[in-house]
Amino acid sequence: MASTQAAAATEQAPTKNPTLLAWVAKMAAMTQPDRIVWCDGSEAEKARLTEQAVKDGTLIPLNPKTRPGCYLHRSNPNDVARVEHLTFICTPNKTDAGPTNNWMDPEAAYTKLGHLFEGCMKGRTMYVVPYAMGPLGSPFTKIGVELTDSDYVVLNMRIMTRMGKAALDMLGDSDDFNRGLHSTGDVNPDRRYICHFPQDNTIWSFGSGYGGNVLLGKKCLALRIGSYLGREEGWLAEHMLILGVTSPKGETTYVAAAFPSACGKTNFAMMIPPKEYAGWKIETVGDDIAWMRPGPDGRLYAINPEAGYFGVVPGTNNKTNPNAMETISRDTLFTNVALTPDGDVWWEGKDGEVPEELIDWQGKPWKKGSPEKAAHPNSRFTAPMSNNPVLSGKANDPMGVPISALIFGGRRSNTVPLVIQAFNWTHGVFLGATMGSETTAAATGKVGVVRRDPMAMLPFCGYHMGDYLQHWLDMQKSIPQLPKIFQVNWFRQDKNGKFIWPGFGDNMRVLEWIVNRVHGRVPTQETLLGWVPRQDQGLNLNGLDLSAEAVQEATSIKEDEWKSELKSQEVFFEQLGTKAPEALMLQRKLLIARLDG
Ligand code: GTP
Ligand code: SPV
Ligand code: MN
Repeated sequence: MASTQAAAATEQAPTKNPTLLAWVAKMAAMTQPDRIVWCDGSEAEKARLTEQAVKDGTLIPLNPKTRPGCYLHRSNPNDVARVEHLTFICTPNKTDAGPTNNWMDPEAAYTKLGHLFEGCMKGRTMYVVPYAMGPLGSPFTKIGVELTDSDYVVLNMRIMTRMGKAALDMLGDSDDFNRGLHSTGDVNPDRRYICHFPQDNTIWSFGSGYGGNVLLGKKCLALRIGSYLGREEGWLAEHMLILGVTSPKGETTYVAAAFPSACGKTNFAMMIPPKEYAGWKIETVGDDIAWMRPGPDGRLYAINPEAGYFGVVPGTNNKTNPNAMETISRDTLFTNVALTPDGDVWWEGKDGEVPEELIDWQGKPWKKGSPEKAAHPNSRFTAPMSNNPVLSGKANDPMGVPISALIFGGRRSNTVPLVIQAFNWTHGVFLGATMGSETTAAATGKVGVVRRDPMAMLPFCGYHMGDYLQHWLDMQKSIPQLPKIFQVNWFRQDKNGKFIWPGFGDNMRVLEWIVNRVHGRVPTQETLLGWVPRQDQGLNLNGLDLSAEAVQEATSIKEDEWKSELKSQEVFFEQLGTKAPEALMLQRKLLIARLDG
């Protein structure tokens, strides 16, 4: 049986790449699918797979008048977010994975998951999905091949990546590709593993059908394996959006910003500035991941390795993010949102009246006023970036864009002020390394607990966190024109638990200050944490509906809060042991001295 499948894999393959053929044959022999389908990325293939997904109940067609080309998918209710406790970095030495990752011995992991994969595709189809992370032909770009038994995964991958024949052509006969194996299995959380083998450029994912667990190009390749390759090859793989901001004078500045999951990257990347900013333009290069390397002119260049957005649905509306609303108006897959009686989708925070009746994300009837959420808090849209009305013309540029500023931002109801500029690169790395953020629904587990999340990479760094921070410090030697580094916090709350800063489009006010600082145009004020906007010549607050006291509260630095913050940072650095970079320990001492002095 197994050898027949292996032979079939080779016969129908649209490639002669010997390494790829041998690997597909080997995986087919293990998983024993009834059929093997090589995906070409064509429209005909999309139509065929969509029809089949509708037939088997994986996709529910939405009303073609209101949501043309859109479908709803309901995942298993036990499978709605990334599972960090079931995600493993499998390096030969445990220390190489570091204290912030779960570790499994590679041989033990291959054996354990091998048993789960053994025969798991009997009666099913194995899709061979070749994909490129990055623009075709770019020196940044990496090729992956994902083998999966899920048509939902294939349809998502064709939106999220440059998938099919073009990727296979770019690979040619090279053996330099990521080997991804995925099976939805029986969607049992006790038999769910997301394993990364950086040394083998391999990812095995079993037992989930959800987003970051199974769209292997995204968090698994572009961040976990990507960060490992970045360290080996001298570049950075980061959980960052990339945007271009153009002033009325026509000057474009590119920035990249790291905010943890569900903390505002997609929104910031496509924000519409308030009316006081007539003539300013924000354009999106990427909304989740940035690959960055020094360019020939000494600046740091970034690409977005993805081709689509896997975005948070709840809270998206025509006020907070009109560009996202337009992006998801067609050719979009919705996962775990509610269904309206007329075949449209609904979620908490959508514009307009709450409907009287809905079918909730689990497929159950729902009535207005019900205490249950109609859409899951981590419900998502998958939409092609080409739908984005403000997509940057550089989003497909193989050379990427030159980055002038890097921004780190967590979700903090207190302590962290609206914006700070780092004194220099090393201090900026310290700001990134000491980021904390309240947990969100993007991963399973308790929501709203502050945890240290260095550079928003805690769940995504594919090696030892201490080595990762050292790599960031080392990068300054290879970037003659360093971007300036900033820290922001949109999420500070007042004593009634209300967000103080209006956020969304008004974040433009902070971005303008950042742009002005980058070009050396505004003076600043020094504080113990870094440079902040001055009272005069600081943030542009014209037309902002916010009292002077509220602005003061959003930007305040309270020494008692910083003393507890330093304690929490200490626990994190202690965890890194001797791998805590010396330069960051010195930054810490300087901050303590400023606080005590
Ligand atoms: P991932 O896709 O999980 O990486 O998330 P993300 O970082 O792209 O976050 P996203 O932009 O999707 O925002 C997540 C949630 O935060 C949504 O519910 C937004 O409405 C909300 N949000 C985004 N920006 C702001 C802001 O400036 N202020 C406030 N209060 N909420 C915001
Ligand atoms: C995140 O959690 O940061 C996401 C969604 O962007 S997922 O693809 O599931 O990781
Ligand atoms: Mn993300």
